[in-house]
Amino acid sequence: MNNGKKATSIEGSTLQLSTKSLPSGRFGGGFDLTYMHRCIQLARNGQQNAQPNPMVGAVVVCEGRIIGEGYHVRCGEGHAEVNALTSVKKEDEHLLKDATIYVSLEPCSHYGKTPPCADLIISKGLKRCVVGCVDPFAKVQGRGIQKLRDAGIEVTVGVLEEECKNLNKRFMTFHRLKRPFISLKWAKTKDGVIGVKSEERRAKHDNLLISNTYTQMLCHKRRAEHQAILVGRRTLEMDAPSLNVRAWKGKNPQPVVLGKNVKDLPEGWWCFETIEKTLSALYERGIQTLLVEGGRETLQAFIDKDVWDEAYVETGEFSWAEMNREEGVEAVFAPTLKNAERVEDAWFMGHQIEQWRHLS
Ligand code: AOF
Ligand code: ZN
Repeated sequence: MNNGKKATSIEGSTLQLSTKSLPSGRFGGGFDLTYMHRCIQLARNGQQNAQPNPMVGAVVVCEGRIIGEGYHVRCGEGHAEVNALTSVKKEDEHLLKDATIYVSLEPCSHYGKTPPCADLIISKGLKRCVVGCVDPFAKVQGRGIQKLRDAGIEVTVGVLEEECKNLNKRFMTFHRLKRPFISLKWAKTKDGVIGVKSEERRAKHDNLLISNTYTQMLCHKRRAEHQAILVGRRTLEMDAPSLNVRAWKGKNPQPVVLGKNVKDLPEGWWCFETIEKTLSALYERGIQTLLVEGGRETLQAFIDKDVWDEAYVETGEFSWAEMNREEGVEAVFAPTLKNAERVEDAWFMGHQIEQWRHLS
């Protein structure tokens, strides 16, 4: 890195984007951070409805006053910049030529469901644009920034960059790695058991129902936050899970089963023979997020191949040793995470949920 320039490489193309130190003075410097924080805060309002589009927030500022703000509310509708610029009052419109627009993601340069935001910013005559992070979407990838600079707008890139990328980590992973963002999930007893082996015992123990009403709600919320959900062939055949959203309100994810010669594939389910085939098929179908719910072999296969991003591990209040007074009931033990960092611990009515991140 030199001359304040940082080479940003996205899917093979290298862009020279200026990340020179933030302008000092009354309306630059620390204020850029403040307004970008506000963009992130606004963006989060789109959590439920913006997907599969990214969550984006925008703020229009002139002489230390916010004259407009907005966020991307719903996929197919106006982008954050459009909403922020339309919110500017008539009596403030003359200020736009001296104003700065802050956006958590690079303004788009393409015609998608809506026209390019970069063109709108240019046509409104703004003076400066502060961008959180580059858009990894193949049709944008720095072209929005370039368009603004070519039109003479001063552009600063990379304010709160990590936070802005992290906000849309699923969208980023999908476009960067050309596969869905993968979350793993399992629930275990205190002594690490996730299920029982024999069919008869599975029925008796309800295959070890570990979650309580509260953690079940969280589990269903998580399902609603993913576009597809996957189990292995054996789990489908033995448990016949519905994998839908019942204890929460939201859209059912697309059910997928991994395996060969799957018997009685339920209507509407997709089936793929390998993890690789699953991931490329989901990518081609525009599925950005995948939740893997089991069983042990399937989860371990994702871990061993190092293709996962997050894992949620619930530990119940009981141990299998206490529950299993009968002899001969074989237990299935939890998968073992590798290359993982624990990022969060939360407690819900005596149950612990650990959140792990894959170290890639
Ligand atoms: C922005 N501001 O608020 C968002 C952007 O089909 P469209 O027209 O909705 O375009 C979707 C793409 O636009 C999406 O994949 C991402 O690259 C970008 N999203 N861009 O300037 C926004 N949500
Ligand atoms: Zn846009």
